[in-house]
Amino acid sequence: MTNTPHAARWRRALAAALVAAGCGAEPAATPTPTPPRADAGPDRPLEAPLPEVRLVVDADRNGALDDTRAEWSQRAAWSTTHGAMLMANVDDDDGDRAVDASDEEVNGEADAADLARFRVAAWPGAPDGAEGSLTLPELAAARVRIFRRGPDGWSAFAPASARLSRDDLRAGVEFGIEAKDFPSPQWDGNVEIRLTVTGAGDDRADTAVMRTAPWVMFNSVAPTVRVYGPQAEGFGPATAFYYDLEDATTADGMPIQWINTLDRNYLADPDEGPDVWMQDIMEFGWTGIPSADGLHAMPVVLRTPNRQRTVARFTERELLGPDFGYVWKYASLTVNGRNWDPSLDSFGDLELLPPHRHGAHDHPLGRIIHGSVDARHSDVAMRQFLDAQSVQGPPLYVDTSWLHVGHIDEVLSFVPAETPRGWKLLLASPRLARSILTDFMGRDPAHARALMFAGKYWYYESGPMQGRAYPAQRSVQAILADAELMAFNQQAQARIDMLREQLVEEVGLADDDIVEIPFLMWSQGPQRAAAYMPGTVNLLLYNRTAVVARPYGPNVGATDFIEEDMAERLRPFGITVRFAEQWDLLHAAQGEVHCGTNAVREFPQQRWWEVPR
Ligand SMILES: [Ca+2]
Ligand SMILES: [Ca+2]
Ligand SMILES: [Ca+2]
Ligand SMILES: [Ca+2]
Repeated sequence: MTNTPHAARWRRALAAALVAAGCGAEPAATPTPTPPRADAGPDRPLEAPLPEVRLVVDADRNGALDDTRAEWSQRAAWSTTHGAMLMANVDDDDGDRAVDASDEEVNGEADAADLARFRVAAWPGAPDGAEGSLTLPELAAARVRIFRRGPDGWSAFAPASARLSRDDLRAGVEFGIEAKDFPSPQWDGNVEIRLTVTGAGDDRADTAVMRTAPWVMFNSVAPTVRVYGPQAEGFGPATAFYYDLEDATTADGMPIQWINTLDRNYLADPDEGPDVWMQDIMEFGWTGIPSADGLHAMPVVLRTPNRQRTVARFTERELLGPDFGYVWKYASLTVNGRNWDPSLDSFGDLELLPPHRHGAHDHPLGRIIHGSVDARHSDVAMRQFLDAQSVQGPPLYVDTSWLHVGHIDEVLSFVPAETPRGWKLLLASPRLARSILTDFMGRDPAHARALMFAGKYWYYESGPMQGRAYPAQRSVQAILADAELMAFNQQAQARIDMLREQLVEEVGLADDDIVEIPFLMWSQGPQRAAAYMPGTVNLLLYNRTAVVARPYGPNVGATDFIEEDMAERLRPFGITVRFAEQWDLLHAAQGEVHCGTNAVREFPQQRWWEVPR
């Protein structure tokens, strides 16, 4: 070795810097540090001049291409504090019903705002014969589009063939870049742009790194912008729910968008009635990048992988639009395999544990929770998509295989709370249901005969009686004396207790962070549980209101004992409970209010790029 220890250290530091910047292919020659400017005097900073051939990206995240040494020095690395970004241009600013990244044009002024900017800095002294080009690694090149800004607007720029002339290099060139899609298992979303200038003596180059913004799920306890509900005019079971949801949102001044589930585009089979499961066909998230005013962002609806749900077309037909993006991921039957259950592709089974920190695990944007296990799992492509977004991961996979429908929202939800954590977990509790009903019966001898589910019906799901109704009402005493039902509820409770243990371990919840919500379950087949009493945990939360299934508990005078109990449980957190009639529409079909609704929340203050991963 002829290197001095000092030179060896310098080389190691350089190598580390190049690896960190993803520039492993840089020439191995030791660079000569640039000398200070000759004219640097006492009143001038001793700052090396910037190289003439250079890329300018918004590495300091202030929404501007500053072209300062500080910004340039951060161009080639990406961390929670520095590094430029681009976004998937998945909204439809020109109203052609196609996501804007699907064509090779900039789709109007508003669409130009979705392009992240970068620049080839002006090199006034570029010599005759100088020619510039941009190169991207193959993976990224196939997943982004670059547009060049000219005097006549934007034009597509194909790095493989397009070149920058001497005059371009002298004047400098501005580019816009969009991603066609979100990060995936095949591509982490990183785009390494390399500018090379040839024909000007020694070839010169510069490399900058940008990262594609992920799809980020909204947090249900965050302030709500708008809710969604099903409309089915003339379809009897939907009417009461429609009016109750309308009354609730009107009383709170909460905007609601109705989805006409009877639209012929959305109705799969008129004999089956409308698909009213607004939670299950879509999940709302957002994406965004830094801008001069902090954040340029758009909501993005994730469509269920389930291609049988024709009402899910609503997401593409009516939600995709200006500043409202759309994404759809699904795999084929063969890829999904034998244990695939499309019911788990419903987004009642995809929720977000609100922001929390547990030990070394910080989840400032929350953490995805999804019911899927090997023996009964959801769509592979959808899960890979969620994994790849990474800022709300790793997703917490839980076992919902013991539930007939298999959705995590059947047993848990969240409410905001004035605690250091900021939220509470609501968790289904058959044990508590049995206990409060037993107490209720003990209070007054007349309570034993009090009816639950008075005037309500169940409907045969199959067999010769399919669709026919039979009375649901039973006395409290009869229900509590039903040994089979009580034994089944013990089994269901054991499953919920396991889930609780998993959540305590993963999230660090204390007992005080968990609010048990009482309702009994019943069997819908071997080991397949569903809500017997309306599942009051399966609720629509917007701001400080919870819209909850009307429970049809036993009455004391004019008061429903279970309604009163539910309102009291959420009152300490400042939550107003509004009950909605949904027995025939949702409960009798093994869902509740949350399953039939959806919501868009506000963009969080927390920046995704500051989330460690
Ligand atoms: Ca900047
Ligand atoms: Ca478009
Ligand atoms: Ca756009
Ligand atoms: Ca959901």
